[in-house]
Amino acid sequence: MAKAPEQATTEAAEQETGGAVHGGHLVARTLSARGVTKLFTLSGGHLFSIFDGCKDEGIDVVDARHEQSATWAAEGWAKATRSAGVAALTAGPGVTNGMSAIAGAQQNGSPLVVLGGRAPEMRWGSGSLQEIDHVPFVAPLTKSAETVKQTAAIPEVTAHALDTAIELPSGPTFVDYPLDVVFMEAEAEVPAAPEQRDGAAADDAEQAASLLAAAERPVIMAGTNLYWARGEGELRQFAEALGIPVFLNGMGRGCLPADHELAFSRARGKGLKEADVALVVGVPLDFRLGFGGSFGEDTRLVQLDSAPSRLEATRQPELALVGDIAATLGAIREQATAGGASAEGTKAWVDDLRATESEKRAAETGDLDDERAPLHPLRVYRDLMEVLDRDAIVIGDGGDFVSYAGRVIETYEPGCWMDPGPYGCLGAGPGQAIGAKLAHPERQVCVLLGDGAFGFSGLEFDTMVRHGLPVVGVMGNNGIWGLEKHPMEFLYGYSIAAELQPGARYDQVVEALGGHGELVREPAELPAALERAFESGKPALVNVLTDPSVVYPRKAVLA
Ligand SMILES: Cc1ncc(C[n+]2csc(CCOP(=O)(O)OP(=O)(O)O)c2C)c(N)n1
Ligand SMILES: [Mg+2]
Repeated sequence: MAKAPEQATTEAAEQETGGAVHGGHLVARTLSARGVTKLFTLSGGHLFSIFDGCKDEGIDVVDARHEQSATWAAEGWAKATRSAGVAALTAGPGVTNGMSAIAGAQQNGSPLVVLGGRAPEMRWGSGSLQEIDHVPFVAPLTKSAETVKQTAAIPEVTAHALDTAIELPSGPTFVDYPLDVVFMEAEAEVPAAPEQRDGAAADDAEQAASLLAAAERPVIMAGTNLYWARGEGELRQFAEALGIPVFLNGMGRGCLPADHELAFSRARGKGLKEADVALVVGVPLDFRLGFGGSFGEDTRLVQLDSAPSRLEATRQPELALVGDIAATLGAIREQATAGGASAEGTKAWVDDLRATESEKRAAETGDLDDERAPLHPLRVYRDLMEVLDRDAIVIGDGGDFVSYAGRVIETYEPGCWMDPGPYGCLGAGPGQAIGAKLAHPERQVCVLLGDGAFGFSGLEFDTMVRHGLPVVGVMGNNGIWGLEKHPMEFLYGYSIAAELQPGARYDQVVEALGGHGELVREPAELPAALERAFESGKPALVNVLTDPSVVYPRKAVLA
């Protein structure tokens, strides 16, 4: 039908200024303007208008089978891309189901943006379906948590959540949209993105430089915030210029390739204990570093991070630098080398550590080559390492099985190792794998799963099938909650609540969901099974029966 001239003119004018659109469009436009291309979610009526907006804006809606997996998928995307990962969770139970993943993202500093549905504002307090105020319980875990009260305010509040999440130190943010606010129409512009400013180096770089320049046995211990700060280039230059051995944990793994002459892992115990000066970069002195006790009593600690430590540290560093990590590393290197420091002075120390590293690696070959059936967990990794590409993204989700992986799987590029991080929540793996595979469809994404861990998120293999994501899962199936059973037996002489079904056919579960399944009972079956899984072009699970009597050599369990 032909339009009246006045009507046509009004529509044209509306298009120029944006015009009034429903709140879901405003959400989607804002996401799009900030470069977001995927929305991880699980459906709920409170989110329909956001889905409708995403459809028009060309944002892919990736729906998972549990909100915690949708949220982990957004975190996996964030980790794989170092940009914001966005999850939309329906009002009430959708948001509460995402809480563990939000808490994990907080401890990982992941730029996760959670958009919540919310019961209508106009009837707030009358007992609408799924009515609960999310903000008070989400706020302690996020950098910002806000309810949008006006449709026209949606772009501003949503953009703020996105910008805040990625601003260093990065971390999760939350916005919820009352049903009436997000379904109603308004006219509003998306605010311009804040200008990217170059970060400033920390003040005390000079003092750090003189400590490191005078050190005979320096080390660098670097972690997750180095990765978020894109500090890998500076780290490498720094280590090479001063000849400093590097140890990496968390998302720091891969920031120096595992086969670099200054990259060490097995010699960490000795390296940290015997160091005279340790530069601790982007990682807190938490349980992973023995609350500081992993270093020698006399080791002089210099800590560098993008924000002051959140922890009630049991050990205070001698020098705490807060500033842009890459810029500060650059400033320390320049000042140290200008003062005459070079890699010459540390050669003996580097050689000493290399000898220990090689010795420990040689001692591992026994377990890696163990031909027992069911398999020794390390035997699984010997063959897996053969089929993994250098830029494969490996994700750990489990207890002992993943601890073994952490010891032997090498990481060569930043962002190629993921795990739940210090929050340690089982079940994060499949979601993170979904996010990672969407971010890097051309790369191998391999999720290492304990049989216990699989129970939390195993149905996400359905999500992978529906969305065409050929992630390969490799399971160490020992029929027990290994990381709990053995320590409880050690402490009490028996264990409780530590058994799972021996030999359960989780591979058949994945097959039933439309994926590829493999069962491996003996070492000889493993190489071909792995090859078929990677070549199947489908989400796959290689279910490897592993020996439940293998006790992981663990020093601390809970502390
Ligand atoms: C959500 C959650 N629940 C419980 C735990 C405690 N927990 C840590 S490791 C572990 C055992 C994991 O078993 P499995 O995945 O089979 O790996 P295995 O140790 O047997 O190799 C448990 C229960 C946890 N970390 N997260
Ligand atoms: Mg197990």
